[in-house]
Parts: sequence; structure tokens; C-alpha cells
Amino acid sequence: MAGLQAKYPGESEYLQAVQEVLESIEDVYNQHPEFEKAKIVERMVEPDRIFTFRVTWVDDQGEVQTNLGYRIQFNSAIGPYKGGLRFHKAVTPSMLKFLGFEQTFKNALTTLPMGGAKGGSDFNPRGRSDEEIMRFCQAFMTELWQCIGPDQDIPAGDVGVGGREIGYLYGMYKKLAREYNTGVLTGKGATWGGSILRPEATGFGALYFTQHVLHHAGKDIAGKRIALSGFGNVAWGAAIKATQLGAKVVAISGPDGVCAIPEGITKEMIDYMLVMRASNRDRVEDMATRFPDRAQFVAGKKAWSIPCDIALPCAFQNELSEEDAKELVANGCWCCCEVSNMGCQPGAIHYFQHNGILFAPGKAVNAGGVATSGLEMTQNASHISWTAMEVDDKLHTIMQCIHEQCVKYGTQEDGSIDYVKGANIAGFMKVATAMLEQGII
Ligand code: 2IT
Repeated sequence: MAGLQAKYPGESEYLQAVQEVLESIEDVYNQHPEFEKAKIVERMVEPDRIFTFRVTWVDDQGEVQTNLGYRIQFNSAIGPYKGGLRFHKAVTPSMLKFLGFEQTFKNALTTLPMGGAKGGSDFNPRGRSDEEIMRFCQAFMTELWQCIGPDQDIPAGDVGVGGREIGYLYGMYKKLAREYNTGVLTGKGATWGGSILRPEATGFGALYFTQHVLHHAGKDIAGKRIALSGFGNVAWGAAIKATQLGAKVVAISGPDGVCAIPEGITKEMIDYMLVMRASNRDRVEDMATRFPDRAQFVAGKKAWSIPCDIALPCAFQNELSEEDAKELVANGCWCCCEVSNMGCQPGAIHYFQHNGILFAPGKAVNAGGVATSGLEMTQNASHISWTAMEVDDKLHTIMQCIHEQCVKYGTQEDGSIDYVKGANIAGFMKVATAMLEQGII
């Protein structure tokens, strides 16, 4: 860690993600001198390669705009590079390195053969028209297409990149590459190679995992109050499944504040989350404006200020601080499953773990998204489409298997599960063993 800190000062998200994994695997690593001999850790923390490119496009006012684009191919030990694209104003190489690093372990947990990658741009979709989004995606792909391929690197969505963006990206890929293999991107539309349930998969998988965490602790999700952060694709899928399972979603949030929903979110409100996402306004207050009888907007507050049983961060890294964790617990919260990547700050995780709160990390909880991308790749490669029931069944099995891996590697002396350790060690063992078997490359 000291070496990495000196080498990459200021890459705080990347250093935070690496530190968490290294702390978890220390004991296991020391039991395997062959890992040390092959310098597995030193190799694993560095991306295989990073592409950086300029993206120039013209906005609706006719003004020329320039953004930066990236693709980080992190690790290919267990399969082709796989991971999402993030369009957000705060995107930096550090952010994408942390996400690519996490993706490598997460993808290993899914049981499917996928390596880790991440990419994106500092393009800010907020306030942009549909035409601007299209022109940006097209300009982005004029560079990206040369780095990707269905057996090489398969991007998908992440924050700021949903079905609409994947459509524009795929259209331009076809035109440039003159290749019509749908397997080059996942999260596509259902009529042109997309998997049924991919849009819902991250949220659904997160709730299946949460159910396993609760069952293992002798609890049930029905009737519980759930506070969600965000209102994008992940929060949307989580809200649908939580409601189906009989839980009550009592909060959603945005960069402008939180909407308290004391009676629980309804189907109409969940549908309206899609309208809010498509508007590019990036304001959760719109929910309270549209449903004033059910949702009360509080400006500047987070979802963690609303009393709940279960907290599900679904928005952005480091969105839940130690202070937030204390407020949640003081208000009765007893479980936090991270759905966003690295949604909790280290202080929050320590606070949860030291106060007996059930806690599970993003790379286990949210892996259903990329797992269903893997299922989309399988359908594309074999030119078939599975039914919703088939995809949902496979997603269920995968989330159960991820939970079993956490139990296998994370069970503590007192019988409780350290899900952070469990997920990190399980992912690490798979990637490290593959690297070892493939020699020094
Ligand atoms: O963080 C993630 O796992 C994603 N954004 C989904 C990646 C994917 O390839 O489906």
C-alpha cells in the first residue's frame, strides 16, 4: 500500500478499493507462498492497459465541446474484459481504476468467465437533450470501437449510461466496425439482442442477495422498511423487487435531497423513476411534485436521515459516511447491503461491523447486474433468447452461489459472516489461481 500511495498520490478512490481488498486477503495471501513468489498482488493491482482519448462533439447551440474518454482493461485472467461505462462529470482515471479493480473480483464471484474492465467519460448528461446524448455517444464510439470486441472487451452501462445510450453506442459501433455481432455490448434493447431482465437485474439480484443475508441471520424481508438512495436504474430495479417481496420502500434520493415516502413507494411512483431518469434533470424533487400526497421532499438531506430497517445505497461511491451510519443505526437500522460500487466509506463499514449491523459489500450485492450481462453474452453467442423465467432462475442461482462463497470464506469464529472478507477472499482466490496457472505474463 505504501508503494502504491507513493506511486499514485491523489488517486483516493483507487487506493481505498485496493486497501479494502488487501486488508481482507492478508491472511490467505500469507498462507500461499506461491502467490508471493509470482508477485500476484503487485500484478493484480495494476490494470493490463488504459486507453485515453479525446471526444469532441457539437452541442445544440452549435458550440464545440471536448470531453475525455477512457477504457481501462483491468484483468483478463478468467475471461475477456467486462464492465460498464460511466458518464459523469466527476469521472477521473482514479475513479475508473477503482471500478475496474472492483469489477475484476465481482466478475469472479458471478461464476461466469469474465475479466474486469471499466470505462467512461467526464461528459455530464445533466440538462442534455436526447440529440446531444446521441452525438456524444457517437463521438465516444469513434475511438472506443477499436478497443472492444465480443471476445475481447464487452462494455455495458453504469451511472449515466442506460438502454438509450447503449443503443446509440451500438449503432455507431456497427457502422464503424462493419460487424453485426450483438455480443460487443450488453444492456441492449430487448428486440436487438438484449437480455430480458437485464435492466432490472442489478436491483433484483441485490434484493435476492439481501434475502439470503437476512435468512442466514434468521430474519425475513416482508414488512421491513427500506431506504434507497438514488432514483436511477439500480434503485428502480431494487424498488420493484423490494415491493414484490413485501417490503416498504420509504425513501429515495437524488443530488438535490431526499423524498420520504412513509406509506411506501407505489407502482406508479416506480414507473415515474424512469421518466425522471430519461428527463436528465437529475432531481428527485420531481417525485414529490408529481405525487404530493405520498412523497415529501427534504432539500439537502440524504436517504440515511429517514428511519428504516434496511439501508440500500444505490447511487455512487462513498455516498454513506460514518456519520450517516451512526444516524441510521440510531434510528433503528440493522442491515446495510451496498448496491452501489463502494457505496460506504471505510468508517461506515467499520461502524456497522463493530455494532453488529448486517453488512454486505457492493461487489457481492450488485453482481447480479454484470452476471445478467454474462447471460446476455451467452444468449448472443448462441443466437437464442431465454424467457424472463429462465433468466430470473439463473440470476437466483448465481446470487445464491455468491452468498455461499461469502459464507465459505467469511465465516468468523463466533459463527457470524464477515461478507467483506468473504467476497474479497473468494474473488481473489479465483483470479489469483488463474493468474498463477497462466504463468508470468
Ligand atoms: O458495476 C457494474 O457491475 C456494472 N456497471 C455492470 C457492468 C456490466 O458489464 O454489466
